[in-house]
Amino acid sequence: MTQNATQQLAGTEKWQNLDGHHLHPFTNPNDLKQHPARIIESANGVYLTDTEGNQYLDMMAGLWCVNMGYGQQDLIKAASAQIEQLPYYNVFFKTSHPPVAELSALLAEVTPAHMNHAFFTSSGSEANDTVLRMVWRYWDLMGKPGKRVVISRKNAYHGSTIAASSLGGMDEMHQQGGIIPDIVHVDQPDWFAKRCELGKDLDRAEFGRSVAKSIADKIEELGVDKVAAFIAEPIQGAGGVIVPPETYWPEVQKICDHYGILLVADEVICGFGRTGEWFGSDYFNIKPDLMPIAKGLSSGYLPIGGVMVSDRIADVLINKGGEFNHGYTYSGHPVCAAVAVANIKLMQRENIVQKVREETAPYLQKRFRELGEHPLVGEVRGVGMFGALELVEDKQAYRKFDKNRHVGIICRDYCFENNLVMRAVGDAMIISPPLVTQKADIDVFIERAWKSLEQTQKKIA
Ligand code: PXG
Repeated sequence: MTQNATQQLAGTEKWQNLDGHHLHPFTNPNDLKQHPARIIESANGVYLTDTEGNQYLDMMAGLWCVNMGYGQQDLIKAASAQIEQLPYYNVFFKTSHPPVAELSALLAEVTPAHMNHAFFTSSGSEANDTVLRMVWRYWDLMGKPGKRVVISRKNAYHGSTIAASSLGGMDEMHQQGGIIPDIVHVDQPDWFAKRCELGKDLDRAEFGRSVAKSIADKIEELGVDKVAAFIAEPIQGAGGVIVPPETYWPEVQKICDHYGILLVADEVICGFGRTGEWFGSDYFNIKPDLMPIAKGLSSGYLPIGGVMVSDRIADVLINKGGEFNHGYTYSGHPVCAAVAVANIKLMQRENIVQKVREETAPYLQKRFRELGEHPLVGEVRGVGMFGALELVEDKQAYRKFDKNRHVGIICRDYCFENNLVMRAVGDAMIISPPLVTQKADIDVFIERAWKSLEQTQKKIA
């Protein structure tokens, strides 16, 4: 259809026609031809509104990012003031600007005590590309250029650029783009999947230790002089909110310390309050060398990410390194940085992390577990403001549904019909709501989720 003809259409249909020119990420374009996209037009608090006037409770905070909710005036004003004052300038060639300086210092304040330097990017993917280059640079400067291999985990998500998708452990992505050398993957601490694989229960603590040990085994297999770093999300997000057993992270920290390899905690989802602590690393009490961040850094209002660098790495990069030949046009973009500053200050002023830890998350997790009484739900798990429901064919036997039945997608579609956004990862129904979600919103969520589970059960019967 020509632009002119499209302009004759009104509302939803008009946008859907124009959107026909848009190649969507992680979407089958043929499906969109049959079922054009929902057009989201506005949002406020924890609710989205589409062009048909439907209001959805957004239990995904956009894409795990709108931590402070929609319509926050502080963030809007910060963007508008900064775009007038200085819409762009770079931070190359010995220049800087107030928003990026303030943001760097604020990040040093809210991140773990041993992290005091930030490198900026526009996304989590670029942050992980930066991680890879920094890890390699660090070992070069340490006189150990042979240390190149980064150990990651199956089912990890670290982004979509070629380095980030290689670091990730998603087979479907590797099948389409290949994987760059020097990246290997070990098992993820997915207790539920393991029990389904075995068809029986399994000691959680023991499982956590044995999965951690696979990292040590891999280091031994490759030789420690070849291994540079281990990277992981404190809690895997896009892989299905995989909360590791309590024994896992202490063991991983010990292994990284023992072999002297760098620990990279990908905080793109876990960071900025999602676990009820500022960072997932605080929640699990680990001490990463590098920490990629994005998403909740600006509550998703503008694209900004970065890498937090620990003192021991910064010391080498700064004092031994000379010029690091790396950077992006939009590294530390002033408007994005100003919004991130406003976002962090708002989080501090509202004491949101403490409020999540002490009030909202306990309520969410308690009510979320009620959904476990539904016959379709084989496991409910979650920490802080995220969680997952595993939909199964038989909970006692730990038997999953056949993948081709797409039960998760059926349930997700009912959620949309019931004005609720939940994401399906296979047959796991995922939530990651804004941190500002209120108890009353959680009650609405539980009611709509239960209804969607009922409809799903009827549909697949
Ligand atoms: N690390 C982690 C842990 C992530 O979750 C990235 C890095 C990459 O960030 P950018 O900003 O480049 O997207 C992510 C992103 C999903 C979904 O469907 C998850 C992400 C992105 C898009 C979709 O769950 N996470």
